Amino acid sequence: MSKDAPYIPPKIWTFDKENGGAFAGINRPTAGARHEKVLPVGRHPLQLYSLATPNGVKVTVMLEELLALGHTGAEYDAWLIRINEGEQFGSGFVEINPNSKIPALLDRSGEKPIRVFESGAILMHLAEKFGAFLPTETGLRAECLSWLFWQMGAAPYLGGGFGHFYAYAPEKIEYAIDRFAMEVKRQLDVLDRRLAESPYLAGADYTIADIAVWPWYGNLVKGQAYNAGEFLQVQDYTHVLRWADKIGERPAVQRGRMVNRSFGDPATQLHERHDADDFLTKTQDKLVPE
Ligand SMILES: N[C@@H](CCC(=O)N[C@@H](CS)C(=O)NCC(=O)O)C(=O)O
Repeated sequence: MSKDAPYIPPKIWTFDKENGGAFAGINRPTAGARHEKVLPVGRHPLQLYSLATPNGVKVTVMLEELLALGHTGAEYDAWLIRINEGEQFGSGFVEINPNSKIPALLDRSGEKPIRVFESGAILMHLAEKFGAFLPTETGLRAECLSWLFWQMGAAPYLGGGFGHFYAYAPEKIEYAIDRFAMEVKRQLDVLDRRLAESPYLAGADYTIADIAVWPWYGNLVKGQAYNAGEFLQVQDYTHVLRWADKIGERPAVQRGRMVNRSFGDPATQLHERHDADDFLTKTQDKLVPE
């Protein structure tokens, strides 16, 4: 069919080709393992299999925050899963996350290992396990969980909707970009109004709601997502910017965002994390001479 002819969906959709967009090479219409691969296991109670995308960063920030509070039980081994190379479809990874997406956690601190997938579930699991970053008072807890689940529902419009059509799709489709730019600006306005009345999303204190929302909307408002700062006029969301800057200054956040990072400045890339000292000695600039 010519590129300009309107697309008329066939009666039955079939998968017969890659669609040409970024990441098309790993997309398939079926789930399950595609190859045999046993996952590595380190010495710490928590084993994390991830990559420093916004969804991955939520968990490494949470773990670094817990360690900063003195919870030694939050020591973890972080293993790199290269999703562009299809490592999320290895049999070991699929056993931990049948949905084949990072992040995935194996909690080996008890008698029986517990698998946890979906970043929101992982944040809640860790918050409840260590009694941190999730308020216990009923109203505050409800507010925190409301923003946590808001992120889980909202971010696919930002990433899978706006980011995909603005930055990754093989052609720029005005209808799609318009639709998702509108929604993303609406979401930024939702956050801006909330953060105009409250220092953090759940109230006075920093919680797992902020930890979940910051890697997506903090990056976006700082112009660090999809090269879309000017397009979306992110400087207008002043309360989100104030919040993003404050969270970005936290040492645990600065460490967490480096873990399982395999892109960007080599000094910010810690491919695997097995020890607190790794931040000082094992970043890519130190391992690979430039
Ligand atoms: N709702 C999931 C989303 C996880 C997700 O989309 N992970 C992406 C990277 S950010 C992934 O692993 N993609 C690989 C794939 O789709 O094959 C969560 O919050 O954990």
